[in-house]
Amino acid sequence: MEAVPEKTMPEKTMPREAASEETATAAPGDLGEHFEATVARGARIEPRDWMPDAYRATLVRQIAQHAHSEVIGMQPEGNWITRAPSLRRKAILLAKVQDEAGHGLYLYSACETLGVSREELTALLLAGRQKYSSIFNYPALSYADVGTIGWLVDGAAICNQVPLCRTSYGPYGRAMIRICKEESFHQRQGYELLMTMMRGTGEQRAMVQESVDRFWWPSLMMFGPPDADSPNSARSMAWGIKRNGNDELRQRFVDMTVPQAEALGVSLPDPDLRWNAERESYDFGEPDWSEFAAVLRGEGPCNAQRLAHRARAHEDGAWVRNAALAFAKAGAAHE
Ligand code: FAQ
Repeated sequence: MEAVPEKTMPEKTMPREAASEETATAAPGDLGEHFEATVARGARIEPRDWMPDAYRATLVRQIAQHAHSEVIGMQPEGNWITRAPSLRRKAILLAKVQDEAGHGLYLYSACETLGVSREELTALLLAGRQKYSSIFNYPALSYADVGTIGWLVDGAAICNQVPLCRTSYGPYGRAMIRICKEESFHQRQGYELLMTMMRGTGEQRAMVQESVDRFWWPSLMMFGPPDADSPNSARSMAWGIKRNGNDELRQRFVDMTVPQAEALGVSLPDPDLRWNAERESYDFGEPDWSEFAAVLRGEGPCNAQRLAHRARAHEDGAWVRNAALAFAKAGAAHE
């Protein structure tokens, strides 16, 4: 595999919080070769291994963003827990939202192996210096949205994350294996909820269609900008952090989802969506990338609300963190 020289990485592709710390440490002798050879044969880099500073910074950026997404991603569905239509639906939704918290924890732990604490990462998120997925800046307006988020959002997350089980950084790949297993349960519970509603009244079917219409395009945006506008993809793929480009995974998601939409009996809001026999794939329209850019700038329908809620939850949880620390200290004093 061709090595990507670190110095050629444009400043703007560096995570903001890491750019100033970039010291371009030269790999001491064999260590650099060991890193390149490990990545080239598709084996894993582990926390004890030497790695280029930019590789570490890219991992911190992506894993932190992923962890923040899981935790902030609890909000749209969490909003419906108290209004679930039955005890069964409430139990399913509680378990699902709780799983997302767990995913956040695995990912923060994976990130900590790179030398940055969860506390620092949370501070960067709350200061607006790290991102979370654009999708969670859209509201969940009806109970059908719980199903649509499971079907489309978790479905897109699975498409994006299954290849990450083979990512080159060991702790990230191992966290992804467990996360993907749980995400597939999430996707199926969403699909089952929508299928139940589609077998219900005309009003319920309309509720599902309206929800799918709102979530379709933002789900496609979850895969990131087109490859041509993705500053990080080439570097991340050369390092085996990402295994596929954004466009390839978006296409995979569309191909997987269209037959499911047909089985459900919903339409997808894209007049350009059609089977292309030559490519053996669906052609589809272009998401509105100006909307995506606006959401990333903080101008989505719920950006301010999501971050404010996260900041409030963090403050409200301070006593729990303090109590746990005091308990750990007291335990250590007794040893
Ligand atoms: N939203 O150069 P690229 C879930 C940013 S978890 C916000 O292509 P990259 C589970 C990107 O960071 C969902 N920002 O970047 C769940 C970069 O900005 P930066 C989260 C985005 O990293 C379900 C800039 O645009 N999943 O859903 C987005 O190579 C239900 C240029 O982009 C992951 O994080 C976006 N959609 O590729 C939970 C998976 N797309 O950082 C609750 C892991 C791009 O330079 C309920 N992450 N940006 O300032 C990845 O696979 C990658 O990071 C991509 C982006 C593919 C998201």
